[in-house]
Amino acid sequence: MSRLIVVSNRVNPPADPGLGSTGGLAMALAAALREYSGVWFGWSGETTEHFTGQIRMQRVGGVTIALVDLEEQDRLEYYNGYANKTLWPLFHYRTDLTSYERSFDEGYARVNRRFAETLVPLLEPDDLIWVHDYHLIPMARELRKLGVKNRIGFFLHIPWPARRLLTTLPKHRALVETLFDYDVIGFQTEDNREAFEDYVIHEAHGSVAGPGRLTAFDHTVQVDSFPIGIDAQGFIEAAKSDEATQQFDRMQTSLAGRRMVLGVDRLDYSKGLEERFLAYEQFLIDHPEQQEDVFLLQIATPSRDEVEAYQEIRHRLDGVAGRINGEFATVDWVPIRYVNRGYRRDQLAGIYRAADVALVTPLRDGMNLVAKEFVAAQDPEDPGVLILSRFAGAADQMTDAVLVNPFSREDMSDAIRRALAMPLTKRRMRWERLLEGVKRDDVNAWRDRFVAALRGPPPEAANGDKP
Ligand code: ADQ
Repeated sequence: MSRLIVVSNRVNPPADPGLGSTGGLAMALAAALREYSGVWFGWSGETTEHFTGQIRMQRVGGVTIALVDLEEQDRLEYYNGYANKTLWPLFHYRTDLTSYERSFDEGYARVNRRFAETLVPLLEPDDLIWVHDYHLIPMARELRKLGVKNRIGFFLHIPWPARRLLTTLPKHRALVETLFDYDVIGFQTEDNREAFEDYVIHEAHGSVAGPGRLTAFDHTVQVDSFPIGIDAQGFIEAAKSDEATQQFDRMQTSLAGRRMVLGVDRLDYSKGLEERFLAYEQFLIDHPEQQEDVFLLQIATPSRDEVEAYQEIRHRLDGVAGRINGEFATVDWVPIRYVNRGYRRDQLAGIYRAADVALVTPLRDGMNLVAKEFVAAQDPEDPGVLILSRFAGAADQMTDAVLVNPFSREDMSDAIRRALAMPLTKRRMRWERLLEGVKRDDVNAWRDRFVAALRGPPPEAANGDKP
């Protein structure tokens, strides 16, 4: 059987499956690599004075990893720069936060080249190469330049933006052209796939070459949507573990009969946290009789804190949470418990289980795994209600959630009221259907579908000199 070579910016499998590392990608890839023999290659997160291309091979949590150090300039221009100041905000529809700097372009190209040069000596002829996410869009082009003929696939974990938005990116066409050196391109949702097709047809003068196939720049690629899932069975078990039970009991005690509305996110402006706080405030205003019976627990783990936009959103959230608490709190009730730390996966499962309602309300999100984890962790006898943004990729599959527009405070306030009042039979019915989907479309199904596509026969249409 072919080996699977996974390539992503960071390589951070959890050391034991109970431990969560922040970021859905890490959890998903570790679960995928435990099944296939192969290697997970990427940046160690460390910097060195001069790039050497030396690889450190390690075995972590049942997964073989290959790490390479980058230079400080790479971190600034490629990671903090093009990836997190250009592509991330743009692909999440935040042109107001998007920076375009030539040095970022150069850093991005350089690191993709360095990654390719470092990876090539590790490759065997029938390895399947699976590249992940916006940090590494041009990776296949760099590998092809070095003569790599293996099948290479790309999966984008974040949204693909609408055409008119993408065209604000300088050199957008050159970036998209590099995608045509892959054999398979995967998106989270049909909507993203359609946005890509729309760009290819209207900006790149491409065409549809058959079901799921697009031709442009003299190459044909297979393009499809592959909605990512969670390790559902693992999460259901984590929710029953001693650690989860202890955390659940601790939460129950601290609830003191109150109802808990829960948010769990990376601290990121795309997650709609400020809008969520304000919508919850609206709910407190709309329903004064419920004020002391409910609280919002928001767990937001800081991330990318070298990027100014992340420092700013953190500062703003401190301010908004502080103001709401100052305005509404009583001597024995605080409306928002705001926590800036990460939790182990099993502890998180216990917290999800203790919640009456989850607020998963990103302004844009590729998928959102918290929504799926929340469902997997619920008590079948008394499940909580999921409130989910229409703009999360997960909303396409999770239609039994209470779907909301995260830009409307009134809409969200109503949704919180409805969710808290939902009778048990209705909660159970909706939750059972949601759980069925979470179990069926889990991370294994996602991986197997992608790998099958990657393994599949290459399109007959002209694909240069690839096998
Ligand atoms: P993220 O933007 O990181 O992922 P998400 O899908 O919600 O978003 O995954 C977050 C993960 O981190 C979850 O597994 C969650 O449990 C964990 N996490 C968050 N806060 C935590 C905390 N305080 N403590 C411990 N764990 C925490 C990107 C895309 C998403 C896409 C995933 C996977 O932005 O849209 O769903 O990749 O493709």
